[in-house]
Amino acid sequence: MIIYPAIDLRQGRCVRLRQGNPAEETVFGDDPASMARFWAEQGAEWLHVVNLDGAFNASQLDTLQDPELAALPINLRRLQEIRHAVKIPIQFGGGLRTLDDIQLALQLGADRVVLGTVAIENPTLVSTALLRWGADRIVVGIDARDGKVATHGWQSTSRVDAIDLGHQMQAQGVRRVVYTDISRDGMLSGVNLPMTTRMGDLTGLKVIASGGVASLADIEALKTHEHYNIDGVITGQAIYTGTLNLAAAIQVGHQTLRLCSAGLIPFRIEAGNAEFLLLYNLFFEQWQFPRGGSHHNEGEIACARREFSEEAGLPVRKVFKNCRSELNYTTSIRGYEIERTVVYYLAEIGPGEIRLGDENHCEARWVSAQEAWELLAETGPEQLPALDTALAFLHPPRL
Ligand code: AMZ
Repeated sequence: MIIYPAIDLRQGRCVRLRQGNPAEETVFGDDPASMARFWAEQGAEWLHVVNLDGAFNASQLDTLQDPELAALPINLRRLQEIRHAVKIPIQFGGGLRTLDDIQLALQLGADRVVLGTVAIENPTLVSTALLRWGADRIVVGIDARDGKVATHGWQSTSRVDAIDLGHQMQAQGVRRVVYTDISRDGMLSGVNLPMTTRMGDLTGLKVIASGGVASLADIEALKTHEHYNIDGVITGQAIYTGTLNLAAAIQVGHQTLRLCSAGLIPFRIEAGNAEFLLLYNLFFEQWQFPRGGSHHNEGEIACARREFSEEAGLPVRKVFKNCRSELNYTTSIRGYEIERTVVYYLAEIGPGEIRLGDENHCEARWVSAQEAWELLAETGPEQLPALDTALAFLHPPRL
């Protein structure tokens, strides 16, 4: 997961806005190139540079057919200066509305451009740009306000649903989007994890998250969802005000994706025989015993119980604390390697209707030990040792 320090340019200066509002500006420096050098020295692997004047009022670029003939607007000169100051790649957006604008930004040193407004107003231009420069150099900026796409420097809000635009862009060949939650941008209010992960999960697009990053906890939360196609995160306000240390964030971004979860092996006795509850998980495409990641400082059993009631909605009669299995395995999903630790406790479940509480679960089944073994062997064999431990506990071998 790549951490992108943001350099937002307004009249040549490095600024931050609150919720993109031009009237709420804080200036962080007059020399964006030295700012770029500073972030590169902290270990930045990419920069995210925004031409805010361009986003607000793209007309200034219209006359720029030939950069040799026309004086470049100040923010484009700043792009050139940043290019000369650092070696790391630059992602650049704001006010790019024509193929000539894109060509110019790439010529001036951008490695990748972000297209926002034009993706709504002229989607065929996005297709042409993809053909000409490839999906690694053209990304689409989806800036959302209450789930709807905003344009023109976020001064207007369209009726287009952000996820729908993601689907449309994916179908056109876009591979990566910058997804910004406008209400959080510049606010240090935390990232919108549910919407960001939905975008990556539902559309299959690589998502660069933006808006609201406040602290390392936000980076860690995104990191634990990397397998939802979270490709990167943009941070501005937090690194400028010091609530986030860039080098520490980059280190988290580099870590191996490690997920720890806890769950129950739910059983009930029917006509003298144990039956087990399995849920089908659409995301992992496997049958599973109900489980999930723990909340901050939550113990294993508390986590397992909470996840079970959230996912299955049934009463838990008894958790067998001395029947615990720990599974450690590596798995790969969507090309993301994940190191997993899953802890299961055997639990007896009381009667009641199953109420599936997670959108990834499409089916629940009470099955015999034999059927449980077969379903797991076929779809999630790493869970078999936990089933074996539970069976040995329930039916200890008789001597
Ligand atoms: O802060 C703002 N008001 C703002 C901003 N940061 N408005 C637009 N932008 C950014 C988008 C995207 O990266 O997040 O400018 C780019 C889109 O610009 P355009 O001109 O293509 O819509």
